[in-house]
Parts: sequence; C-alpha cells; structure tokens
Amino acid sequence: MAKYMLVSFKTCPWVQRSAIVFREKGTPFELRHIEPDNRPDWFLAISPHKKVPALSIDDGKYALFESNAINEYLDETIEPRLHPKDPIERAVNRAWTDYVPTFASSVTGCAYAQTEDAYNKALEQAPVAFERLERALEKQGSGPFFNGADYSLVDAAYAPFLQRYFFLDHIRPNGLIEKYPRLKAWAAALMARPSTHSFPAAEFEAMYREGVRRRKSWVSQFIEAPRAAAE
Ligand SMILES: N[C@@H](CCC(=O)N[C@@H](CS)C(=O)NCC(=O)O)C(=O)O
Repeated sequence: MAKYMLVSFKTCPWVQRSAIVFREKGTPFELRHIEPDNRPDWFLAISPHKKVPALSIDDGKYALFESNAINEYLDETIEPRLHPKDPIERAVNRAWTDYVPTFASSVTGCAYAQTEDAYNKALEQAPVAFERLERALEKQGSGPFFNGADYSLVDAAYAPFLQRYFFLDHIRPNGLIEKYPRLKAWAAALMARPSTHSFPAAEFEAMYREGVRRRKSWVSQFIEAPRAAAE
C-alpha cells in the first residue's frame, strides 16, 4: 500500500476534508502539521499555491495539492468508492462539491467580519447558501447523508464547514440552521460521524476559538475565557 503524508495547518477545513476521506476509506496516513508562519522548504516544493493540504505519496515520489483533486484521486485509487456509480448522480455530486467554497464563505464571512456592521451583512447573506443546500437535500431524498444511506465525497466536503457553523453559533448564537430542517439533520449526522474529527471535539473547538480571537474578528468579543481542557 502507498505511504501517505497529508500536510496540514491544525485547523484547516480543507485539509480536514481530505483527512475525512482517508478515515472513511480506513486508509492509514500521517497528518503532518506545519505552522502557517513557518512553511518549510520541503512543503513549498510540493505546494505550488503554498497552501495546505498537500499530499506526499511514497516519501515524495508523487505530490498532490488542492483538497478536491486529492479527494478525487483517493476515491479513484482506494476502495470503497465514495462517488456514486451512476454518472448523472456523480455529476450532481461534483456540482454540489463545487458549491462548497460559496457555502464556506457564508460561514467564514460571519466568523471573520471585523465590525458589527460587516457581521450583520454577512449574516444577512448566509441564508442564500443555506436555502440552496436545503433544496438540494430535498431533491436528493432521504438522509442521513447527502445521497441517502451512502456516505459520499459531498459529505466529506461539507462536514468541516458545517462544523465551523456550529462553532460560530456557539460563540454568537444565530439559530440560522433551525430554519433548514434537512440541512440541520444532515449536519447532525456528519457531526456524529467519527471520520469528521481529526481532534477531540472540545479541544478542536478551543483551537477554532483561538483562531477567531487571533483574527480579532467582531465575534471574538463573545468568546469567554478558554474552556478547560477536560470540558
Ligand atoms: N482551494 C484550496 C484551499 C486551501 C486553503 O485555502 N488552505 C489555507 C489554509 S485553511 C491555506 O493554506 N492558506 C494559506 C495561504 O493562503 O497562504 C483547497 O481546497 O485545497
């Protein structure tokens, strides 16, 4: 079996998306954390955009970058396939995976807004993406996952951003997801899925909060003192 090293910043949702695929496939991999402010030369050599994730295969024999490309590669080369067999369904799945950056920015737009006004504007915009996903889930049929009973790359792609929505909602409750029952049920199923988590949940939420605090986002004023590690 190939040897995989997935290069990461600890809280990067795009890396998490690829880590999820490894875990769903039951494939061993090394999650190597580097610091955003100190990106080593060996990493820069394999990541043309200087971004994580980068995936080194067989000690650098091959290297891949961009989470979507990495996940497509993993799905083509490692069983079980997460993409649906039917080409139409597969195309629909890819289309919704292409929507991830828009959905992601509706969450990060709120989390990283620097002023109350910017936060309110971002929050006003967020329902557009939530509504579109709700309609997509209605079309897909029954849950718990995007395609129903079978877990897919779409689930892996959205899970990190739905998780961050919940983290944000814990800092400054907005209740948005309550208006979208399918999305809420999907998100709950993904949060309950062990593959979603690269770290223990409370530890990871504390890391996320620290990231928001460091950015001095408007919502950071609502973060109470760091939670105890055992919480
Ligand atoms: N489209 C990329 C996005 C990756 C990305 O934005 N990674 C962030 C960390 S979460 C990064 O490396 N940022 C560093 C930078 O922009 O210099 C993917 O899906 O892999």
